[in-house]
Amino acid sequence: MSLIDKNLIAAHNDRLLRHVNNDYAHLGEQLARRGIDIEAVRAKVAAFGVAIPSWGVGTGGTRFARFPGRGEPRNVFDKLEDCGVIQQLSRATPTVSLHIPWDTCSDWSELRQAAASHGLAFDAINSNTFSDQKGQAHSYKFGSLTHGDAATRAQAVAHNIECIEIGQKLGSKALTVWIGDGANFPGQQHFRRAFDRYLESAQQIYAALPGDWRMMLEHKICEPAFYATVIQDWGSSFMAASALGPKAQCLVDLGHHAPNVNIEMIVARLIAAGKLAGFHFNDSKYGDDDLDAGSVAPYRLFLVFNELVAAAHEGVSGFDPAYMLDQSHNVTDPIESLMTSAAQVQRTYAQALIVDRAALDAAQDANDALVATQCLKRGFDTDVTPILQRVRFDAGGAIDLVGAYRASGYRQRVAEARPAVAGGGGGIV
Ligand code: PSV
Ligand code: MN
Repeated sequence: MSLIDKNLIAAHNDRLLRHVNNDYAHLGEQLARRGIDIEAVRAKVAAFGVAIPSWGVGTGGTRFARFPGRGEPRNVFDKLEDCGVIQQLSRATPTVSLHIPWDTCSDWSELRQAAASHGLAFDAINSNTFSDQKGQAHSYKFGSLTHGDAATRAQAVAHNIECIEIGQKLGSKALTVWIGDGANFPGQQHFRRAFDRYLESAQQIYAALPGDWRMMLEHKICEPAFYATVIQDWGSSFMAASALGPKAQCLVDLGHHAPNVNIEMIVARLIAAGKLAGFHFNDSKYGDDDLDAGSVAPYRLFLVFNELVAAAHEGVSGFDPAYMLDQSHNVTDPIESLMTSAAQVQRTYAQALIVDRAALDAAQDANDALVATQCLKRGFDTDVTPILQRVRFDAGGAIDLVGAYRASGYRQRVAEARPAVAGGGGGIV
């Protein structure tokens, strides 16, 4: 089932194709002079995919206010439709990551079919023990997996196990666990005991993982606990993942670090330890702002991809990161932001692919700092747009993502079918 008229995409592409082909040929020549085969880069970019978070297609907000957009998805089926549009046009987002219980459904096999009808499959499933749900016996106000009360911890463990069961019905292969547990006051929490309780709870979840699943532990420096967070950094995450076993790995959300932290180096360490689970991509300026990927610091994103491409190039064993966007779209149409961000991630991957690895190795061995850094800049400075456009076109997507989307009138159409919701109060989703 196609959500956007294929003829509209074809007509839109027709107008641009000649230019794209010329630009692609010219870039191919330039890269050939540098010893790079553009077709090999194109094949790798075409095989690359990044998951869409189901909550990303709704308009975000801050704790001050949320300003709803038009035609917001009303339920998980609507969310899948929006994700289907993103995939149809971008061809870079073949999977969706659900968040339970934000996403509810009485028949998961029906949801799986709906996803397949939009050309989508399911990525990691996310549990939620950072807010209370209707009718739940024990509150998470003072923690979930690390709570001092055993019954509250048991409830949080049971929820994670239920998420695994739902994920199995959907074809997911990973559970992502992020907890907001921590303290708002010095002295509020016994740090070591809280971490021990985390391990004990996480072990029970780990024991319920199917053999071919991964448990992805996501760290975050702060919020909602603003003084101390139990899994606040990659060190805590790594300690936990190591204690749990080989199926537990560390997930890096780019927005979850203090400003100026060298995230690419964290990534390199996790790769070296065989513990890199994957990514939540976004950008940030002051904190966990969840700004669009690469919108503020594209070079920082590039340096992360440089580590990833180097690991693949060097054949690091077990290297298989999962990629997802995790952003809050407060002032844009979420579909436009997600398509643009997926393309940004693809672009960054392509830029890292064309770094001359042999020249970089040689410059490092010769302690030639200037040439080494120029090797990276040369990749980053290359405009790889024609590669992305050709990859999209070849797969049936749109050369001009936002142009084709706006011309399709999809937002207006769903705005008529999906009644407006009230604005007002704050909230992250
Ligand atoms: C926490 O800030 C987080 O990054 C986790 O991935 C959550 O699942 C998601 O955001 C919720 O928006
Ligand atoms: Mn995240």
